[in-house]
Amino acid sequence: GGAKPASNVDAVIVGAGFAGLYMLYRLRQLGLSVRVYEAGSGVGGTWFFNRYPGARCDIESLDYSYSFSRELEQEWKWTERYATQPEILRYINHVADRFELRRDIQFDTRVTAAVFDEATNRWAIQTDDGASVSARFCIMATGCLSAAKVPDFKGLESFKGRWYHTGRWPHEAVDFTGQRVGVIGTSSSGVQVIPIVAEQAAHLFVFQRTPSFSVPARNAPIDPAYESWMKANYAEYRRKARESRAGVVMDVNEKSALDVSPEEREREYTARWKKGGTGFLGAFSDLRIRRESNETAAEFVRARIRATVRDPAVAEALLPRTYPLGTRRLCVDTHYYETFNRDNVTLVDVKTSPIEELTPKGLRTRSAEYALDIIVFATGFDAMTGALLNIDIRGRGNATLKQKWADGPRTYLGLAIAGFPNLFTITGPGSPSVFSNTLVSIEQHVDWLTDCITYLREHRLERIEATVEAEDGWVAHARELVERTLFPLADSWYIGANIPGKPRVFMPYVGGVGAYRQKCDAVAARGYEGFTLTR
Ligand code: NA7
Repeated sequence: GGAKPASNVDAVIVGAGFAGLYMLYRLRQLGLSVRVYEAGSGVGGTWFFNRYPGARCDIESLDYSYSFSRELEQEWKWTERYATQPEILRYINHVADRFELRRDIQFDTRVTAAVFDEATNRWAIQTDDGASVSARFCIMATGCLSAAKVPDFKGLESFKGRWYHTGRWPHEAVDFTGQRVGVIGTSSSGVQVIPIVAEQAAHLFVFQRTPSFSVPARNAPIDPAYESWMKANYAEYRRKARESRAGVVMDVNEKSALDVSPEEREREYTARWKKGGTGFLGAFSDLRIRRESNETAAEFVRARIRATVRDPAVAEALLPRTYPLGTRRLCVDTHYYETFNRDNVTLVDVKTSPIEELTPKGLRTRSAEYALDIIVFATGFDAMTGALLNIDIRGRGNATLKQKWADGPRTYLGLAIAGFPNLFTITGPGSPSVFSNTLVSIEQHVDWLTDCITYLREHRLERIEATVEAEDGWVAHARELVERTLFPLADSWYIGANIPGKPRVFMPYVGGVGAYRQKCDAVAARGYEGFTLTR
């Protein structure tokens, strides 16, 4: 990074992904001095680190892009319906260049601590290069899926081959040609990497603990007619996306799956299956709230798996049965199930026979040993709270965020935390974040924070802090909403179930981005209701 150290700034932003970059852009417009710290050697966050082959967004390219600049929106050309990681990384680099953002970013630098000083109402932020900077505002743009998790397998250090985590993929291409490869994990990242590795490897062992529901992407080059239409109608489209549930304009069938005939259900699911992508979840209005409705969709997908996978025993092992469809992130794939028809692919069930240890030659499950040259960990992330809690954050009275969140994250609006004045989390726990097109959620948070900071300056206020009452109210409201859904039935990373010892608290806000935005706007309109503002 070319940025020079500064010991005093108006705001520090942690992270130079989509959230950090847009926050920087907006705060600069206000005339604030800003310093961004980024652990990676380039911009992009998630898209900088997740370089594994097959990495691709599961939101359509024309949706998964910034809306703040008409010019940017018009000039950028996406090539595919679902962009690959390299294309998204090119886009975000283009944004950094176009708006000259790099000069305020210090790369290769990890924030290690942030401590609030009550006497000055400022944050002291420490970095792993030993430097410290003082800032009025500390804005965490640390990402929801950035703390990669390698399970604590016994013997990992003894393994003589190479191993990689999908979320920390090296910059050099990994060549699987002629290798015996093991992929551990069969969720979003696993279903993307597995078909590609299978094409190259001598043999691929897929270690599956929980089968995923996956729908085909039906990825294709962008239809030029659709692109022209979108570029002519972007403003209106984006408005609808902002008011929607998931931050994308989705064709949601208002009917219950139980109110139609089996034939109509089959037609609806088939049409969406053919179209590809997560629009499948819009087939009926109650798939995420009624178990019996959900089961009709689940059975449809199971039937597709049985029809695709030739070996009935393998097909059976791939059927998800232990949680409702969509209560863990629905996967979007290209030839995932087909991959299990290849002679060089073996599915290994590590639910009934768990991985016991890694060995110098590979790994050993309870019942067998596998010789491997390369192991790919597609084992996920300490989601939503991991990246925040990896930083020693101390608020008023030197109280740590770790203590405060010992029983699970508590925030006001997913944006602010009682006891931690002038600290904000972009797409933090308690906001729609991962339950939406994250670009829409990021822009909403950044715009709201920009207005908030403008308000503070105009009223000569130095400090803003969520009240405990407002926070308690928000946590209770968020919990009430999720308890009306099927989500709590699944062991998912949404609820912290993938990290041993993590409190079981559902972290994303499920009320939808449109309704959520209204709530945030109402809070601002009432002079930042639920916050204490001080001079
Ligand atoms: P996920 O969705 O957390 O999936 C992790 C996968 O790794 C999942 O299949 C896990 O099985 C498996 N896993 C984790 N630990 C182990 C151990 N110890 N043994 C065997 N298998 C294990 O991460 P992804 O990277 O795929 O996706 C994260 C998000 O990124 C995704 O939702 C999108 O939003 C983008 P389990 O299900 O726990 O039995």
